[in-house]
Amino acid sequence: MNFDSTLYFITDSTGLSEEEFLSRVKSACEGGVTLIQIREKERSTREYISLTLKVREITKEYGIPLIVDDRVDVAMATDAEGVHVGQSDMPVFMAKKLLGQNKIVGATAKTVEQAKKAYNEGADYLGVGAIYPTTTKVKTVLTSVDTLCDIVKAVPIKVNAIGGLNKDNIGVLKGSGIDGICVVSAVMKSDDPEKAARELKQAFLSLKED
Ligand code: TZP
Ligand code: MG
Repeated sequence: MNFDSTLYFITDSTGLSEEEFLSRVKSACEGGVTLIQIREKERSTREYISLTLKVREITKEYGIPLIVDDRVDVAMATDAEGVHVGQSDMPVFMAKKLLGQNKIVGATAKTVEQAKKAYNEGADYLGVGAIYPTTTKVKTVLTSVDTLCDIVKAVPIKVNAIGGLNKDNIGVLKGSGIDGICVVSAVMKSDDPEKAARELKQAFLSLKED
């Protein structure tokens, strides 16, 4: 499946009412995010499915592909466009086999070795980081920009940087050759997700141009 990973928005409903959460997701879509991942760590399977279906109504309206974090079953049940798997989730080749060739399977990679393995197993894109420390709840270690650049050179699939990124600190990614950035807080925690998304996308596109 063809997709644009320029501004990959990862949601986090922690501390938000469902109404506020969905309103922020919609606002981010209005601001031009190109890919969305629903990422829920504390919910039951039924709650995860229910919220994914609600997010899906919005992403369909905007024609933005929806990726489900961790859970191939939830992605299949909701007919989402894909799944994102980490190093302790289902292996990429199994996710690809279950979802089929027309769906997107993304993987987390922190080393060139992990990146090549994910690519060889059929991953469609990689999320690489954390580039900066993050306030989002996640078990991660920092990945250097040098490693990010090595990964970009090592695999022919899309590579996105992730972790603590915002419009004021993405300058370090200049010249890295990445396809896009993944953000949670910079959009989700903004008072105006639409504006935040628009500015971030513009900042990244300008960085790519120079
Ligand atoms: N993986 C590495 S860092 C991260 C994930 C899911 C969280 C990124 O969140 P934020 O708020 O954009 O730093
Ligand atoms: Mg995971």
